[in-house]
Amino acid sequence: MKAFIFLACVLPLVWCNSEPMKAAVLFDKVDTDKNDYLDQTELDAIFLLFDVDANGQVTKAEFEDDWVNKFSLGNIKEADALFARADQTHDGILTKNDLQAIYTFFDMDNDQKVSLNEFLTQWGRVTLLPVDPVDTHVG
Ligand SMILES: [Ca+2]
Ligand SMILES: [Ca+2]
Ligand SMILES: [Ca+2]
Repeated sequence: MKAFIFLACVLPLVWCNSEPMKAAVLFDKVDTDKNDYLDQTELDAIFLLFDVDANGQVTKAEFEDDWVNKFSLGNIKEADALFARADQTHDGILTKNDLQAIYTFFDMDNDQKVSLNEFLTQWGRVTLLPVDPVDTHVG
């Protein structure tokens, strides 16, 4: 994991350890054909990362646990906020039915491709939360 973060930080990105850096790393990780755009399959892969038992459904518990513990993407509040946004069908699980709507959400100009810019913009919108003042101290 340390090597992974180091690699991310030597990329020409100024936001190491910031939310956009994490999002950019995720983007690069799932852009499997390296064409700098995410198609539906590639974007779906982000959410399928969280499908621990590979049954095509991501429960809130799976999502929270992986977000916080496995991928260290943030705290449980961020996980909850993102899950709530991602669960477009409001049934408490993420499935294919949600992924289509998620793709539409990310594809701001409707050209059927999600650019890094679109991804960072929308990722910021779903993960930016009011910061709890007691959480600002590391420790
Ligand atoms: Ca791609
Ligand atoms: Ca759902
Ligand atoms: Ca687009």
